Amino acid sequence: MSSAARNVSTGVSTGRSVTDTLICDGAYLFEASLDVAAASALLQKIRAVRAFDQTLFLDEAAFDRDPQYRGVNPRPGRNLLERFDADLAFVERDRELVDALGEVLGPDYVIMDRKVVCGVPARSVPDWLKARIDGAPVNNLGPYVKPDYRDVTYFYGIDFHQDIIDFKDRDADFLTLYVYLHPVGRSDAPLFLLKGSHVLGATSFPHALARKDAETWRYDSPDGQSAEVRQTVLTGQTGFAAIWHPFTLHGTQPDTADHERISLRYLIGRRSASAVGLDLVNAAIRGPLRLDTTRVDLAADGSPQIMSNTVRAAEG
Ligand SMILES: O=C(O)CCC(=O)C(=O)O
Repeated sequence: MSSAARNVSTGVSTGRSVTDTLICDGAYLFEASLDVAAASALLQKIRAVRAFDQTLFLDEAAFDRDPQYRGVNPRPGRNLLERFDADLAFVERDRELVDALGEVLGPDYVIMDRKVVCGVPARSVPDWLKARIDGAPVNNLGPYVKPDYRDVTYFYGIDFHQDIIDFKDRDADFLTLYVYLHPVGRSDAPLFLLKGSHVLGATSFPHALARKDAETWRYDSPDGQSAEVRQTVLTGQTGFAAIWHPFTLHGTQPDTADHERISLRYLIGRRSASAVGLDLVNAAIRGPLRLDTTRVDLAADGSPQIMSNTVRAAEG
């Protein structure tokens, strides 16, 4: 990997530091790919142990007998990546990545979580399930997947959200790192990211977004602020890597390709009490730095109680 950031919209090298780019954009795209051969080798191993087809799913009657909406994501002891520890060095020891994370989080940063994320292609989602989830904002398919396969997170699209959504009462003391293991084009459920959206701080999901044109959204926060934010679609090659702030809005549309999209998703936390780049990023934020209610879209049992989806209307 080489050392400069890419402009989040144009892909052109900016020459800015990682911290400066995060202050401005809320995200940093690495200019060069991670080791392509290592990414491809890991992908092959993942595909050798998992069929990303309709056999992933419970049948409708089995689901309805005992719907489980919570606790359906990978966790320690049930995480496909645990068996591929040695294969992750191309990410975790990549020099540029280590330097970037060290700059923003301090050199003693900690991996809080790492997992495989799959964009499930339309042909692998059973019809009964498509009918139930159509229009829902968060189509994490974990509730509908057989328990043995819940060692991966499966999405059929997710509306614009902040990664702080899973962390009520927590400060923005971590970053997300996202890596593609194969080329991701427009039909492979690429990430849609709203550049600069972190500046309004933590806001609860779903977010107040109105599309202005193909690339621009108006974003309002509950405390009366608003920002015009630019959408960028993160298509990329094998080994593409990006990091973003926990308040940066991003989402995906359903995978319309004939194959699954496989990514790695890390959460990487700060441990250092000394000043780090993240302090500068957070100091530039004009809204709340933590929330006690990060989402209002779920009923008490974790099932969806709102059926609306903004990112589905995005072009790009
Ligand atoms: O991979 C996806 O489709 C969505 C991932 C995402 O936005 C997340 O895990 O926060």
